[in-house]
Amino acid sequence: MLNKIKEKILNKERITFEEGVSLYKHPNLLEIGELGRLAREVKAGPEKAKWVYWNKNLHLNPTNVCIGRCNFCAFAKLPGEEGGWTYTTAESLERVAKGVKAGAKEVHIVGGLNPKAALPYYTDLLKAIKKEFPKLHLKAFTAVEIEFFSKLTKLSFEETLKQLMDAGLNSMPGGGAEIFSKSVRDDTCPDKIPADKWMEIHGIAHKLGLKTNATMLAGIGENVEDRIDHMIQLRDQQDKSGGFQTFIPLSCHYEDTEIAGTVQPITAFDELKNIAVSRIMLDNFDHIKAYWIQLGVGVAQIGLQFGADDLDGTVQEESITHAAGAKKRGLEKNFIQNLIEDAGFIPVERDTIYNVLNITV
Ligand code: V47
Repeated sequence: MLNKIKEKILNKERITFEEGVSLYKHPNLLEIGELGRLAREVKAGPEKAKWVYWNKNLHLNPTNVCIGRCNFCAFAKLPGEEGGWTYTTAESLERVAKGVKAGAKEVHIVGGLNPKAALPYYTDLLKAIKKEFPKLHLKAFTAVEIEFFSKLTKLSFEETLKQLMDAGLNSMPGGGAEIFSKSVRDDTCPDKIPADKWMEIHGIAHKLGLKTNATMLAGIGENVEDRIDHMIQLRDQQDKSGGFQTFIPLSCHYEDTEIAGTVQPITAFDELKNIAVSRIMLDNFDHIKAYWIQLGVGVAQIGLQFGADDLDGTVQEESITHAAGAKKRGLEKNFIQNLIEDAGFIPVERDTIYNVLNITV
């Protein structure tokens, strides 16, 4: 079976649902990793096969107040609940200024579904950031937030996105995807938009010229069929609209969450398989990110040998995974570069849309 898949990777042929499931069910992790590495080399081509991308970025979570109820989330607080925050524009700007001073070129902005932080709150915020830092790239809002803003303002998804773009939005992150299967969504995040709406919003964003990413949150009670189905839905959408840049396999952190103790926790074995299998399945995605905040630096570095070609960035001020127990804070530039070099790759500093800024050779 693995030989047939290897042939297909070399011939750039599409891997089927059944083959994807069989990769997950195959116990030899190293062989699957080797196929992931091969798929990455075929995808990148000879010149870029050894490149690993990273960037200088900052996360900003302007509000954690959220009316959504996701059982894996330790970040959200209900309106009025103790521990909730909603920054003023000035407070957000202060955080962004700190990040820019430390070198950030991108700010990744996502927050809770807070009825008091509707579209004007965010258009004001984006405009204020752009006014002060015109060159800073604003990667902001999951499809779930876009749907929420559009519902509150009674604007179409397209009009909502256009207003945000006019205010300075440059691209969108890939959150809110979780696991697309209806049964897993019903069990874990019943208030979140279903897969077809998530895809529709990314499709519209692509049509408007925005690049976006896509995630998958593993370890929330899904099975391997659900993971492959998730990837195939993304692959189909990418065939249609073409604007996804990067796939990011996320790993559930359980501290202070309702889901803790109710599902089989995700392991490093699963995490490495998610990287390798997604690289093999997602033949029309250019990049696979090993997000060190969630994987930990160790697994993220090994992930580079399993098909990942991106480590995300320095990531200052992350709150979502840290609320659920992640320990590691922002990485220094030299540390990221050493991680990449020690794994046998060439560090490439990129901007958000993968323009090369610096190659360390
Ligand atoms: O959508 C929520 C996840 C996501 C937990 O696009 C959790 O470049 C783990 O999407 N344990 C937000 N994960 C993060 C995200 C992201 C991160 C980095 C880069 C990019 C990108 C996107 O975090 C949410 C949800 O899937 N999440 N709770 C938790 N307890």
